[in-house]
Amino acid sequence: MLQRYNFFFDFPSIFVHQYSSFFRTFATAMATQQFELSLLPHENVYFASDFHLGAPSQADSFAREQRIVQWLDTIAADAKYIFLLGDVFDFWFEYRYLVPKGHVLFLGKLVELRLKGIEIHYFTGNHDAWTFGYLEQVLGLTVHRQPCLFTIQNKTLLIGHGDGLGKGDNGYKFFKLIYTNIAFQWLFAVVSPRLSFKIAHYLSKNSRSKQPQKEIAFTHPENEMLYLYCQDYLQTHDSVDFFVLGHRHYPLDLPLVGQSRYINTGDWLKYDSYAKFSNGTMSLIIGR
Ligand SMILES: [Mn+2]
Repeated sequence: MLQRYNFFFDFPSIFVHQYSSFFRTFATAMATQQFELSLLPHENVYFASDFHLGAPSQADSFAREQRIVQWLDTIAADAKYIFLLGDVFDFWFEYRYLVPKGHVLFLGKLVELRLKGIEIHYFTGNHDAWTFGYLEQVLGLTVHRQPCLFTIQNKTLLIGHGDGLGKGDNGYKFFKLIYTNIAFQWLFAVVSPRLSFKIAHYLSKNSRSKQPQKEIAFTHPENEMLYLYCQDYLQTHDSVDFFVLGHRHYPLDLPLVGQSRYINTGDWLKYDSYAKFSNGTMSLIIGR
Protein backbone atom coordinates (compact mmCIF):
# COMPACT_ATOMS: atom_id res chain seq x y z
CA MET A 1 0.00 0.00 0.00
CA LEU A 2 1.60 3.20 -1.12
CA GLN A 3 0.53 6.26 0.73
CA ARG A 4 2.11 9.66 0.57
CA TYR A 5 1.42 12.14 3.28
CA ASN A 6 1.24 15.82 2.79
CA PHE A 7 1.03 17.27 6.24
CA PHE A 8 -0.59 20.48 5.15
CA PHE A 9 -3.15 19.53 2.54
CA ASP A 10 -3.84 15.89 3.14
CA PHE A 11 -4.99 15.97 6.71
CA PRO A 12 -8.10 13.77 6.30
CA SER A 13 -6.24 10.80 4.77
CA ILE A 14 -3.52 10.80 7.40
CA PHE A 15 -6.24 11.04 10.01
CA VAL A 16 -8.00 7.99 8.59
CA HIS A 17 -4.69 6.12 8.63
CA GLN A 18 -4.03 7.07 12.22
CA TYR A 19 -7.53 6.27 13.26
CA SER A 20 -7.29 2.78 11.82
CA SER A 21 -3.79 2.17 13.22
CA PHE A 22 -5.07 3.16 16.65
CA PHE A 23 -7.64 0.41 16.48
CA ARG A 24 -5.18 -2.06 14.96
CA THR A 25 -3.00 -1.53 18.00
CA PHE A 26 -5.61 -1.77 20.68
CA ALA A 27 -8.44 -3.90 19.35
CA THR A 28 -6.86 -7.31 19.71
CA ALA A 29 -10.03 -8.85 18.34
CA MET A 30 -9.21 -7.41 14.93
CA ALA A 31 -7.49 -9.85 12.63
CA THR A 32 -3.72 -9.67 12.20
CA GLN A 33 -2.67 -9.10 8.59
CA GLN A 34 -1.65 -12.33 6.88
CA PHE A 35 0.69 -12.97 3.98
CA GLU A 36 1.79 -16.05 2.11
CA LEU A 37 5.31 -16.00 0.65
CA SER A 38 6.68 -18.48 -1.84
CA LEU A 39 10.19 -19.76 -1.21
CA LEU A 40 12.17 -22.30 -3.25
CA PRO A 41 14.29 -24.92 -1.42
CA HIS A 42 17.62 -23.18 -2.12
CA GLU A 43 16.32 -19.77 -1.05
CA ASN A 44 16.46 -18.36 2.47
CA VAL A 45 14.81 -15.71 4.62
CA TYR A 46 16.84 -13.48 6.95
CA PHE A 47 15.73 -11.45 9.95
CA ALA A 48 17.56 -8.72 11.86
CA SER A 49 16.63 -5.74 14.01
CA ASP A 50 17.82 -2.91 16.21
CA PHE A 51 20.68 -1.49 14.16
CA HIS A 52 20.03 1.92 15.78
CA LEU A 53 21.88 3.67 12.95
CA GLY A 54 22.85 7.19 13.96
CA ALA A 55 23.63 6.30 17.58
CA PRO A 56 25.48 6.79 19.80
CA SER A 57 27.92 8.76 17.59
CA GLN A 58 28.53 9.23 13.87
CA ALA A 59 31.75 7.21 14.05
CA ASP A 60 30.21 4.31 15.99
CA SER A 61 27.20 4.26 13.73
CA PHE A 62 29.31 4.29 10.55
CA ALA A 63 31.41 1.34 11.75
CA ARG A 64 28.17 -0.55 12.48
CA GLU A 65 26.68 0.49 9.14
CA GLN A 66 29.71 -1.02 7.37
CA ARG A 67 29.30 -4.33 9.26
CA ILE A 68 25.60 -4.41 8.36
CA VAL A 69 26.30 -3.74 4.69
CA GLN A 70 28.96 -6.49 4.67
CA TRP A 71 26.44 -8.86 6.18
CA LEU A 72 23.82 -7.88 3.58
CA ASP A 73 26.41 -8.59 0.86
CA THR A 74 27.03 -12.09 2.20
CA ILE A 75 23.36 -13.03 2.52
CA ALA A 76 22.46 -11.53 -0.87
CA ALA A 77 23.67 -14.71 -2.56
CA ASP A 78 20.83 -16.88 -1.24
CA ALA A 79 18.29 -14.46 0.31
CA LYS A 80 14.81 -14.23 -1.18
CA TYR A 81 13.34 -12.14 1.63
CA ILE A 82 14.97 -9.91 4.23
CA PHE A 83 12.96 -8.83 7.26
CA LEU A 84 14.17 -5.75 9.11
CA LEU A 85 12.35 -5.85 12.43
CA GLY A 86 12.47 -2.29 13.63
CA ASP A 87 14.71 0.29 15.27
CA VAL A 88 16.84 0.19 12.13
CA PHE A 89 17.38 3.91 12.65
CA ASP A 90 17.86 5.42 16.08
CA PHE A 91 15.73 8.30 14.90
CA TRP A 92 13.90 8.81 11.65
CA PHE A 93 11.46 11.48 10.59
CA GLU A 94 10.41 12.25 7.04
CA TYR A 95 9.30 15.60 5.75
CA ARG A 96 7.45 16.12 2.52
CA TYR A 97 10.64 16.96 0.60
CA LEU A 98 13.39 15.84 2.99
CA VAL A 99 14.71 12.83 4.83
CA PRO A 100 17.36 12.71 7.61
CA LYS A 101 21.03 13.00 6.61
CA GLY A 102 23.30 10.00 6.46
CA HIS A 103 22.94 6.19 6.34
CA VAL A 104 23.65 6.35 2.60
CA LEU A 105 25.78 3.21 2.49
CA PHE A 106 22.96 1.23 4.06
CA LEU A 107 20.14 2.86 2.08
CA GLY A 108 22.05 2.35 -1.17
CA LYS A 109 22.59 -1.32 -0.33
CA LEU A 110 18.85 -1.81 0.23
CA VAL A 111 18.16 -0.41 -3.24
CA GLU A 112 20.85 -2.68 -4.72
CA LEU A 113 19.25 -5.74 -3.06
CA ARG A 114 15.82 -4.72 -4.31
CA LEU A 115 17.22 -4.43 -7.85
CA LYS A 116 18.54 -7.99 -7.47
CA GLY A 117 14.96 -9.06 -6.77
CA ILE A 118 15.23 -9.54 -3.01
CA GLU A 119 12.03 -8.56 -1.23
CA ILE A 120 12.59 -6.44 1.89
CA HIS A 121 9.99 -6.19 4.64
CA TYR A 122 10.49 -3.32 7.06
CA PHE A 123 8.69 -3.30 10.41
CA THR A 124 8.67 0.04 12.15
CA GLY A 125 10.08 0.06 15.68
CA ASN A 126 9.65 2.53 18.49
CA HIS A 127 12.62 4.57 17.19
CA ASP A 128 11.70 4.69 13.51
CA ALA A 129 7.90 4.68 13.33
CA TRP A 130 7.77 8.08 11.62
CA THR A 131 8.11 7.03 8.03
CA PHE A 132 5.48 8.26 5.59
CA GLY A 133 6.21 6.74 2.22
CA TYR A 134 9.94 7.23 1.49
CA LEU A 135 10.92 3.66 2.33
CA GLU A 136 8.22 2.29 0.02
CA GLN A 137 8.45 4.79 -2.83
CA VAL A 138 12.19 5.45 -3.02
CA LEU A 139 13.72 2.25 -1.63
CA GLY A 140 11.00 -0.18 -2.70
CA LEU A 141 10.51 -1.74 0.73
CA THR A 142 7.30 -3.19 2.11
CA VAL A 143 6.52 -1.39 5.36
CA HIS A 144 4.53 -2.93 8.22
CA ARG A 145 3.44 -1.01 11.30
CA GLN A 146 2.02 -3.93 13.24
CA PRO A 147 3.05 -7.55 13.78
CA CYS A 148 1.87 -9.71 10.87
CA LEU A 149 1.44 -13.42 10.19
CA PHE A 150 3.38 -15.00 7.35
CA THR A 151 3.12 -18.47 5.88
CA ILE A 152 6.38 -19.68 4.33
CA GLN A 153 6.97 -23.31 3.29
CA ASN A 154 3.96 -24.43 5.38
CA LYS A 155 5.33 -22.77 8.52
CA THR A 156 3.51 -19.97 10.28
CA LEU A 157 5.56 -17.03 11.47
CA LEU A 158 4.38 -14.13 13.59
CA ILE A 159 6.77 -11.29 12.82
CA GLY A 160 7.05 -7.83 14.37
CA HIS A 161 9.24 -5.41 16.27
CA GLY A 162 7.81 -6.32 19.68
CA ASP A 163 7.31 -2.96 21.37
CA GLY A 164 4.12 -2.65 23.38
CA LEU A 165 3.28 -6.35 23.12
CA GLY A 166 2.24 -8.32 26.18
CA LYS A 167 1.03 -7.22 29.56
CA GLY A 168 2.35 -4.26 31.51
CA ASP A 169 4.72 -1.57 30.24
CA ASN A 170 1.80 0.85 30.42
CA GLY A 171 4.01 3.91 30.55
CA TYR A 172 5.48 3.00 27.20
CA LYS A 173 2.07 2.11 25.72
CA PHE A 174 0.81 5.55 26.69
CA PHE A 175 3.88 7.17 25.14
CA LYS A 176 3.28 5.14 21.95
CA LEU A 177 -0.27 6.49 21.80
CA ILE A 178 1.17 9.98 21.72
CA TYR A 179 3.97 9.51 19.21
CA THR A 180 1.76 7.57 16.77
CA ASN A 181 -0.83 10.34 17.05
CA ILE A 182 -1.41 12.47 13.96
CA ALA A 183 -1.66 15.76 15.81
CA PHE A 184 1.70 15.14 17.48
CA GLN A 185 3.33 14.15 14.17
CA TRP A 186 1.92 17.23 12.47
CA LEU A 187 3.23 19.41 15.26
CA PHE A 188 6.63 17.78 14.95
CA ALA A 189 6.65 18.34 11.19
CA VAL A 190 6.01 22.08 11.41
CA VAL A 191 8.73 22.72 14.01
CA SER A 192 12.19 23.47 12.60
CA PRO A 193 14.36 20.32 12.53
CA ARG A 194 17.02 22.35 14.33
CA LEU A 195 14.81 22.09 17.38
CA SER A 196 12.75 18.95 16.77
CA PHE A 197 15.75 16.76 15.89
CA LYS A 198 17.59 18.03 18.93
CA ILE A 199 14.65 17.04 21.13
CA ALA A 200 14.25 13.70 19.38
CA HIS A 201 17.94 12.79 19.73
CA TYR A 202 17.79 13.76 23.37
CA LEU A 203 14.70 11.60 23.98
CA SER A 204 16.20 8.71 22.05
CA LYS A 205 19.42 8.86 24.07
CA ASN A 206 17.38 9.05 27.24
CA SER A 207 15.19 6.10 26.33
CA ARG A 208 18.26 3.94 25.73
CA SER A 209 19.79 4.73 29.08
CA LYS A 210 16.49 4.60 30.95
CA GLN A 211 15.19 1.27 29.72
CA PRO A 212 16.95 -1.12 32.04
CA GLN A 213 14.95 -3.99 30.51
CA LYS A 214 17.22 -3.75 27.51
CA GLU A 215 20.37 -3.83 29.61
CA ILE A 216 19.26 -6.72 31.81
CA ALA A 217 20.80 -10.02 30.88
CA PHE A 218 18.56 -12.97 30.28
CA THR A 219 17.71 -14.83 33.48
CA HIS A 220 14.63 -16.95 32.88
CA PRO A 221 11.98 -17.19 30.10
CA GLU A 222 9.25 -16.27 32.59
CA ASN A 223 10.95 -12.91 33.13
CA GLU A 224 10.78 -12.13 29.42
CA MET A 225 7.79 -9.96 28.50
CA LEU A 226 7.77 -11.10 24.88
CA TYR A 227 8.08 -14.77 25.84
CA LEU A 228 4.98 -14.34 28.03
CA TYR A 229 3.25 -12.59 25.14
CA CYS A 230 3.97 -15.60 22.87
CA GLN A 231 2.65 -18.00 25.52
CA ASP A 232 -0.56 -15.99 25.89
CA TYR A 233 -0.94 -15.72 22.14
CA LEU A 234 -0.75 -19.50 21.69
CA GLN A 235 -3.53 -20.00 24.24
CA THR A 236 -5.97 -17.82 22.33
CA HIS A 237 -4.94 -18.16 18.67
CA ASP A 238 -4.07 -20.79 16.07
CA SER A 239 -0.61 -22.21 16.47
CA VAL A 240 2.42 -20.29 15.27
CA ASP A 241 5.67 -22.10 14.48
CA PHE A 242 8.00 -19.16 14.96
CA PHE A 243 7.53 -15.84 16.72
CA VAL A 244 10.28 -13.61 15.33
CA LEU A 245 10.64 -10.33 17.20
CA GLY A 246 13.24 -7.67 17.99
CA HIS A 247 13.21 -4.85 20.54
CA ARG A 248 14.83 -6.89 23.33
CA HIS A 249 18.45 -6.24 22.24
CA TYR A 250 19.31 -9.76 23.34
CA PRO A 251 19.33 -12.71 20.93
CA LEU A 252 17.01 -15.49 22.13
CA ASP A 253 15.72 -18.80 20.83
CA LEU A 254 13.25 -20.19 23.38
CA PRO A 255 10.94 -23.20 23.06
CA LEU A 256 7.22 -22.60 23.64
CA VAL A 257 4.44 -25.22 23.78
CA GLY A 258 4.56 -27.93 21.12
CA GLN A 259 7.02 -27.16 18.34
CA SER A 260 6.62 -23.37 18.63
CA ARG A 261 9.62 -21.18 19.31
CA TYR A 262 10.21 -17.56 20.21
CA ILE A 263 13.18 -16.09 18.39
CA ASN A 264 14.52 -12.67 19.23
CA THR A 265 16.89 -11.22 16.65
CA GLY A 266 18.99 -9.38 19.27
CA ASP A 267 20.77 -6.26 18.06
CA TRP A 268 23.77 -4.92 16.13
CA LEU A 269 25.09 -2.71 18.91
CA LYS A 270 26.49 -5.68 20.78
CA TYR A 271 25.67 -9.00 19.10
CA ASP A 272 25.52 -8.59 15.30
CA SER A 273 22.84 -11.27 15.52
CA TYR A 274 20.28 -12.42 13.01
CA ALA A 275 17.88 -15.27 12.31
CA LYS A 276 17.83 -17.42 9.18
CA PHE A 277 14.89 -19.43 7.88
CA SER A 278 16.00 -22.19 5.54
CA ASN A 279 14.11 -25.30 4.38
CA GLY A 280 11.46 -24.88 7.05
CA THR A 281 13.94 -24.58 9.91
CA MET A 282 14.92 -21.49 11.86
CA SER A 283 18.38 -20.76 13.23
CA LEU A 284 19.73 -17.89 15.29
CA ILE A 285 23.24 -16.70 14.48
CA ILE A 286 25.22 -14.50 16.84
CA GLY A 287 27.95 -12.70 14.92
CA ARG A 288 30.16 -11.65 17.82
MN1 LIG B 1 15.73 -1.06 19.86
